[in-house]
Amino acid sequence: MNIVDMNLIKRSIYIGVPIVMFLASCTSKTDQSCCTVHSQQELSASMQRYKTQWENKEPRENEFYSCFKYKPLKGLEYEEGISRRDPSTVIKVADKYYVYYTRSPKTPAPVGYKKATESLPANTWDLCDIYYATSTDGETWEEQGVAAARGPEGEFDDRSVFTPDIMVYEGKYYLYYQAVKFPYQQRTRNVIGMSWANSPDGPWHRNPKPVLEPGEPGVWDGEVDDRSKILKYGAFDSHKVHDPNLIIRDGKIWMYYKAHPMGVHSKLKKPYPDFSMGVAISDTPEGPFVKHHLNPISASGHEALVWPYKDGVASLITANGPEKNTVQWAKDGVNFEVKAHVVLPPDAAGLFCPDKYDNTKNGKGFTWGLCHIAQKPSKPWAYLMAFECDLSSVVENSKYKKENIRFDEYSRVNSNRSFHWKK
Ligand code: AAL
Repeated sequence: MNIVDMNLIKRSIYIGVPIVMFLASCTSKTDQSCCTVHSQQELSASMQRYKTQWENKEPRENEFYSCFKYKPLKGLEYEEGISRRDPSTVIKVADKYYVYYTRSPKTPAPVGYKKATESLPANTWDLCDIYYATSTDGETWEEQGVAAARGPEGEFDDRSVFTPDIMVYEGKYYLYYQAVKFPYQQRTRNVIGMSWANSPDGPWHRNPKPVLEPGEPGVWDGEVDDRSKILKYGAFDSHKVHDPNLIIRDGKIWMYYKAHPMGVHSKLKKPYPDFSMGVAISDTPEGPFVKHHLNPISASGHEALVWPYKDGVASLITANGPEKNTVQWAKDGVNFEVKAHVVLPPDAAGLFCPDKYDNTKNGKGFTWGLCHIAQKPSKPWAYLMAFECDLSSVVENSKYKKENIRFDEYSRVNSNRSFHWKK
């Protein structure tokens, strides 16, 4: 081959290869008129989620989607000087509904941790006992008095007991609740205590020790009572275990709970969110409750709230974290996935969910419960109200499947605690 022939071959390789590659890339698209137009098989990220995560369904067809309707209660309305909050699961015994909740004595408005004294509350869940109320229709309630009281002086629960859940188990009634010891400051640990009774009306027997305590501690920085100042993180629940919420599953007692690490609002790099959710499992109501090795099992949410749903566990994730305002579900009760986004879910809800303690693998969900309105400057004590929804697998109520929920200016201002315009 002479030199001219060699050059010709080289030139055709230089020109030919890119042309072949260009044509090949074009023919791999269905629209060959322009290579930047993608084929109909290729989908945007949102459309991929629409088809896989959302199964091509409108939210009204999604069993995990609901909107919420709120209504005031008779008998447990706002009351000057007395705080009622954090309602438990609502249970029905014979023809009566029972609810248990955090209730303060009559006090001046809460003054914050720094100014709190032996008789002045730091917040609306300080200096409280667990009270209960009954109703025959779920709307008109009668307060019956104390169920679980604070413990004797010097005990782990001598300052306040609050945020209860009620579990019905083998014919007995178990109240689980948060507890703190005097003095109640920012850095005070929160534990979970328990009292039991043979009847929903008591008398209640106080378990002498907490049933759940914070995990491996971190290291506080200095002596000043500031929960954000730490030298080192501990476990995700090193500071507080909150909001016990129970179900029976696989014959065991599953206690879900909200957790805070030592170092909430710390500037150190975070191994855990400030708000997360754990689960601890026990064979008996007194424990030991063994914390799951995958904890925290939710990196979002406030006030752990779960219910058995179909063969798994559903959860309403509210208020805090990147996945706030979602309904999630986990087939194994541990690995939760987002199933729906919701607007204005109830605060601190307690569900009327009759199969919560049935050890069911066909959980039916719920259509109503109680919740609370937290304190605000014009109403410094918390109070209870009711909500309705459709998170049930039995009922189909299109009223609660509406989207496009809007607020007028009054509800916008009042529904967002951090955006009050100051005059
Ligand atoms: C609530 C709950 C727990 C906290 C406090 C009272 O929203 O998370 O109950 O301790 O606030």
